[in-house]
Amino acid sequence: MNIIKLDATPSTNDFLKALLTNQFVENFTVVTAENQTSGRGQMGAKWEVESGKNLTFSVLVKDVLVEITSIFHLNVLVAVSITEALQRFTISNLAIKWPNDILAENKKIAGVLIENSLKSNGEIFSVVGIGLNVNQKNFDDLPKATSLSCILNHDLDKEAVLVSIIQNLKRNVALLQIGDYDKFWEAYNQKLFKKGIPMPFEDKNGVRFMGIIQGVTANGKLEVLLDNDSLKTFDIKEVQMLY
Ligand code: BT5
Repeated sequence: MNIIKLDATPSTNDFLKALLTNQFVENFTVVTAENQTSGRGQMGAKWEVESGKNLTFSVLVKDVLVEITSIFHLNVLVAVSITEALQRFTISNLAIKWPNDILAENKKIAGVLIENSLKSNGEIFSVVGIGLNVNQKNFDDLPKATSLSCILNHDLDKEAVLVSIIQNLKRNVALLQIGDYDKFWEAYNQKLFKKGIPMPFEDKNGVRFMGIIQGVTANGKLEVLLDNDSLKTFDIKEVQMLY
């Protein structure tokens, strides 16, 4: 496994993307940072962690998007790969909050940021950024967050958790490449947070409504049953869950 270990960097995704612009980088190269000073989430959100306690890393996945029909397939694969690793470390009460937050005991334990770029030779590089809370215990600033050590009451070897996630990701990408996608999608839907439970949502115009999540479609849209019994699908930017 090719791992580049950094003490500190603004964002491991940005570090890996910069590396890709000026040198050959092997598939599944991993960049980790003990301290990520400007970690990014989706749409300008921040990823904030206590230095040295957690996993913040990015993995290069080459050309998987060439072989699949939807960018969302990679999201599904990554979310499932993380939950499989967490199960190995005996975390059981896991859920995937659409699109790709990982929750343990109803609190966020990991987040994923995937950034894709098309190279001039036609290759597509996916930089898969993962933040996983491992040994951090204090989440005063993030009351909806948790870590492996908060749940298990002991610290873990971060490297062992990292290796487990990367091994799962490699294996699952190989399965995806031979067309074995459905079982990941089923695993994802089976763990879907709040599935079947009435809950409030807010649409992109700020209008609040009640609905019941039915599942996520193969191309990544959230399917919600509305009060008037109609089914509606939402894109990532179209709706927010209020929980
Ligand atoms: C994510 O965004 O959850 C994606 C996070 C990806 C972070 C990794 S770390 C390695 C790589 N390099 C980067 O620069 N990024 C990636 P989103 O769904 O937008 O969630 C962001 C929200 O999660 C924030 O607005 C907070 O509410 C919450 N949050 C921030 N830090 C957290 C933490 N450590 N644990 C749990 N929740 C957190």
